[in-house]
Amino acid sequence: MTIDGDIARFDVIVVGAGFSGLYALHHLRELGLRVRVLEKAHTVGGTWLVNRYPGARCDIESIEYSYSFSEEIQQEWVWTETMSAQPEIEAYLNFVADRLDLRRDIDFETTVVAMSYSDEAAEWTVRTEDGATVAAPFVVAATGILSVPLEPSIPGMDRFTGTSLHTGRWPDGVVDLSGKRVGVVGTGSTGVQLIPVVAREAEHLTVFQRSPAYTLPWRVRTFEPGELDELKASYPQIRAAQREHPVGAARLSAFSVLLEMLAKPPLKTASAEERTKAVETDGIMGALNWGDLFFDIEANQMAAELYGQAVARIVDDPATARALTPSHPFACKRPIIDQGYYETFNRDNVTLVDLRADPIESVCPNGIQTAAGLHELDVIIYATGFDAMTGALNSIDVRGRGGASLREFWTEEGPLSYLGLAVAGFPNLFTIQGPGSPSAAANFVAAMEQNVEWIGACVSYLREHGFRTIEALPEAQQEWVDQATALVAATVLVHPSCSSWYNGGNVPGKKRMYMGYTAGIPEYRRRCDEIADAGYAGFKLA
Ligand code: NA7
Repeated sequence: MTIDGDIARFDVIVVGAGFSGLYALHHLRELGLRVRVLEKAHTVGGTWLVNRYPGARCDIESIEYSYSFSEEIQQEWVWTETMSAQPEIEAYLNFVADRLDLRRDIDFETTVVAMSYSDEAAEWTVRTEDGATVAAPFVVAATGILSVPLEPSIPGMDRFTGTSLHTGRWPDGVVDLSGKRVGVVGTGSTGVQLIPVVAREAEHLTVFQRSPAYTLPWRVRTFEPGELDELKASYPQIRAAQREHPVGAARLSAFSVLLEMLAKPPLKTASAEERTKAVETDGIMGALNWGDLFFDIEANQMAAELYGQAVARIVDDPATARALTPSHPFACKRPIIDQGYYETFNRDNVTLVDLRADPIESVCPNGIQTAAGLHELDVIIYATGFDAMTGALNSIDVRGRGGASLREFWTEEGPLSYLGLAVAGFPNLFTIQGPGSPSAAANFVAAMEQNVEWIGACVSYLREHGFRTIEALPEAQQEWVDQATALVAATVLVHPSCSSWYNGGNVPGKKRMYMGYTAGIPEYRRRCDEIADAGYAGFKLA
């Protein structure tokens, strides 16, 4: 760091101390760069710190949803379950921060409110909420893809006299729900994880469901004695397989199950007996395990019907089972896995409100008013998702070349980006797993590690070759966006009836555009390397 007047100067400023910010700090520091991390929370963890709601858990196996860059760390850390719950991931990230002595380069409780690029100085100036300013030629936005909670705008929300909670801003410490009448709004991944746990604790749970989930029943278990040690001994093979796998997780996960479905026979040509048998034998998996659901909306609708039959085999009350049957296409939203979700609706203390038939009118001081009546509540939990991919950077006033606003650009033009790593007009700003990256449909940790290492190599290249700036070219950016869009053009991911955080349809006013890159991490890595090897093709270096 150098001090110039009131401004502290670094080589790189990293915004965020979650999975990506921590690795960015470590990796760039190892390259000899002076790095400062600015983090708004009081400690490390990012989205795994704030999503402390009961039941929060990763849906990728712990030994794959973890840093691969350090053999010491992967050997020393002890995972207790096949898929980790939030407290263990939070503890892991704290362990990593201590093990690598990362905290000395992190400013906690430091919220970045603005950053602007000076063409003349080829430098970013970053302003924080407390009025401090820091500067560096490079900024790495490690701000997360699911880090800005999405507040619904339901009339009367602020008049509720009970406790209002958002899963993405869960308070520290235990929230005691025993003896309480609890309402949960939202049935995405978060709601599906939360609902069974809350049902066991609350006196009564009312689930307010706008779009029923497609969710695969899953068994998460603690490791058997010696099992983790065996896995750790195989880490070279595990990591190698992961590296070659399209979703960055070669072991069983919701993503890998989806990929396997693609290779299954089509539903459209299956006989009525075959369909019935699939549901009778394999339940929910049997309803969805067909190869044509991703590309053929009619096949997808047929699967939804089978899915309803599979749900009806678990849920005792036929009307509730019908209400739990989705009407949007399967696979257009991120896959969900659950532990006992549908069984929860057989409990006496759980009521489902199907908002498709009985919409919310308002939140009242004592509960939620739907068209059919008032549901009295002591606690309302909003599990209403995130302003994904662009939300975190849009919450900062980012000004690029000539004072151009990133927020305005993304709002007006859509979330355009080159490789998900850079945006034309915003030189020397790297976005980890920005829009157009594999992150949304892959193991975020694996995808993120590739990005951090690419950024490290890029900054080293620029310094070694005497370049001060790198900036995505608009035409390369458009080409990348077109390619990413073409990859999903024939799939249900872009069907007009599909509204999700993948395509921005969950945020009122957000320009709809599929924000992922679905050719897989190995192909993405190959493209990124090819671009770097060609002297950063598609970028202007100056
Ligand atoms: P999601 O998947 O975006 O789900 C949010 C849920 O909240 C979904 O069921 C929404 O219904 C519902 N929602 C949102 N606003 C409202 C209002 N106003 N009224 C009723 N219901 C509403 O977010 P999650 O947190 O569950 O999961 C996000 C990712 O985190 C997940 O994919 C994993 O990657 C981890 P809708 O579908 O919009 O009709």
